[in-house]
Amino acid sequence: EDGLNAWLRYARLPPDIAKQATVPLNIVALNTTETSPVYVAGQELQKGIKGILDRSLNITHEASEGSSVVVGTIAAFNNSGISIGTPELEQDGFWLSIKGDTVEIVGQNERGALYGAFEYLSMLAQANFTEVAYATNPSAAIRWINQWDNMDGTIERGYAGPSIFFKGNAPVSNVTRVAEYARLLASIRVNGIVINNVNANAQILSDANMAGIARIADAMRPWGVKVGISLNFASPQTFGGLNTFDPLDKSVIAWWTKITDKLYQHVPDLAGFLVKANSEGQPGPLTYGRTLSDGANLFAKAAKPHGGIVMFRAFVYDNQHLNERNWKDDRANAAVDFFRGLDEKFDDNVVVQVKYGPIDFQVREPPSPLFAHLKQTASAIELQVTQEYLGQQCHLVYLPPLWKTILDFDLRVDGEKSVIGTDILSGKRFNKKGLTGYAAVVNVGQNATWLGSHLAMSNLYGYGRLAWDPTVNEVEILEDWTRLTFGLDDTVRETITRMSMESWPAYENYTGNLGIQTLTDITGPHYGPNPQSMDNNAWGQWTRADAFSIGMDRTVKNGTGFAGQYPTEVAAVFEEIETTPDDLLLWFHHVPYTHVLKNGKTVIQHFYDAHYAGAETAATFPTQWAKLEGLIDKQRFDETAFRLTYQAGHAIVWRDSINQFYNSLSGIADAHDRVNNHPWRVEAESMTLRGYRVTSVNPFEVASGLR
Ligand code: BDP
Repeated sequence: EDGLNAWLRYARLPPDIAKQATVPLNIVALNTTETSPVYVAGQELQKGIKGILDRSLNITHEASEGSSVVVGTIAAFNNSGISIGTPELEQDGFWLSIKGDTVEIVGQNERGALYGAFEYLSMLAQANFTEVAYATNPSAAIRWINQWDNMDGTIERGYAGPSIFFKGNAPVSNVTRVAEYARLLASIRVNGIVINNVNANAQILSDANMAGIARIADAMRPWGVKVGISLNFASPQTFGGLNTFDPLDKSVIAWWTKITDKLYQHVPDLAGFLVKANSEGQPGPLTYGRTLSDGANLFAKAAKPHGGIVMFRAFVYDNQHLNERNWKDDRANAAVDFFRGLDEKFDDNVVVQVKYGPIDFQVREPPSPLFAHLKQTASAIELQVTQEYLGQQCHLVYLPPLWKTILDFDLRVDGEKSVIGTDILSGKRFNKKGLTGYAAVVNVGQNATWLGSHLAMSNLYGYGRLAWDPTVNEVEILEDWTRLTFGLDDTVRETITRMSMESWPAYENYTGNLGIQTLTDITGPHYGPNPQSMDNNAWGQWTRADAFSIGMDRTVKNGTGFAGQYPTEVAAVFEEIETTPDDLLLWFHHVPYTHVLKNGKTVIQHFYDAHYAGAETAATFPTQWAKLEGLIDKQRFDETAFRLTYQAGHAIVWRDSINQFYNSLSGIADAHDRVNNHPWRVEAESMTLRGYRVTSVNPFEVASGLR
């Protein structure tokens, strides 16, 4: 198996298990339009039941007496005269009832009905034949994907081959893969996707490209996935030929209105726009001294008559000027600083999309305090399935436990319970229901595995599950995903679950712990160790490490003041060393290497120990995986074994680089004397080298023998 079917394999159950299933004799899909999600649900049920149970069912489109699985909207059920006792369903929600050989799948809308069909198939595929009757509704209305695909077919931070959406500066003409992706997304209840990079190319707005977007939207619509696009703020000038892109200029407003109207002619249900403005060199309203809300509202007004929304990114900072500022300046402050005073200024179809942490998808960050400041404005969280700083899909890092540290966090806004997932992103806390939610940056490419790695797919699957219900347990997600992806064997499930649950803590241990961030090469690829690049860079990702001490003082009393951006109760916790949890200590405080942590170790000894422990865990992955030989198919076994072996080696590179670097900087020896001995490392010098030349390396600490 090459991974193309991901968790929708519908693999045949063993006959002794399959015979325990009570299966209806017919499928009734209450819609005859071939491009409708309900029609598609009928076909999916047919395909799934054939695959899983080897039974061939007919599909009809009219309700009939007798054994059947019926799928449709509430309205369609009512029209067919089937009485259903469904509780209140919300948008995209569904009711699933399995009783003997009668299955009812009722969606609040077409999309909900399709989700219900996938739910039923997921149960069958996991040999779960229990009778159920329940309704489920999404925690949030927005459950989107952001692809960072460029029109030339490359993908920003892409690690799985070229784009499935663009080729040769245009949307693709063959949309087979696009439709297959939409199917995967529908099965995890994702309802929208922005197909082009946030660093947007204005050419996407040409007539031919709009027709191409329509082709993509047509391919995804049967799966209930709406398409949106990223806009380049300067388009009126660079593409439209105006002499300005000032958001308050009449000609600019008229230009965007016309372009938006035209887009909606091509794609009547376009989900909306995503905008990155005034960040990392991108143009925006600040260029003309206008506010970010002036910028967002420009698009909101154009999209409003069409029912579109504007996802306006809070990732606003000026990397060109960070270095010129002083110590008090801290990139972590940027989002709240830039959005201060604007909360009441955004139109009601603007959603501010906030990265989970204040910096940038690091291995551990505290939650963005901006979530506590947006009370009048709807917000969405931006997560990253793309493992940009987290091993780029070459390392197994199961992300839901990381995301949960944010989703489960109670910001205590105005002294009241304000849990990010269940209260804020659900729209309940600030009365924004219907306009809040989730976006995940995803870099699927043409690679058959979608993400370049079979195991990385649990992150995409987990994203969908959490966006639907942020309280779902991360182990439960993994177990479901493993059964669907690799079958029902207990050893397979236990091994993959254990490795995955160990993977994020291990990665944090061998890359950057205690809240210091991922100590990667910050200036370029964001891959591999380079702790010295973490200071004196233009990106404001600093460790403030010197010979004696380390960490960013972000307190109000002595530091950058960032801790004060949180509501009072939370700010008080982070302001003091004593109350800051160890795992965020260096995020908030600058301390000597000899500072003693709550776990009784000094900071530097903890660094050493954690890096050895993390690499040791990674070293177990290939051996844990080896036990699965013969229990899963050979292709996926081999491909994964290769990646895990690589990870075990690269974890040693990480371990020794970081330890070497801080050892030489601090001059403090490792209590266990490992730093210069490099336990279980194979030295280049100890091998017979042919065709190599010994040379100095920068950064020195990644090299064997420093050369
Ligand atoms: C950074 C990425 C960069 C993105 C940027 C963003 O390195 O490629 O363009 O975020 O989110 O993490 O806009």
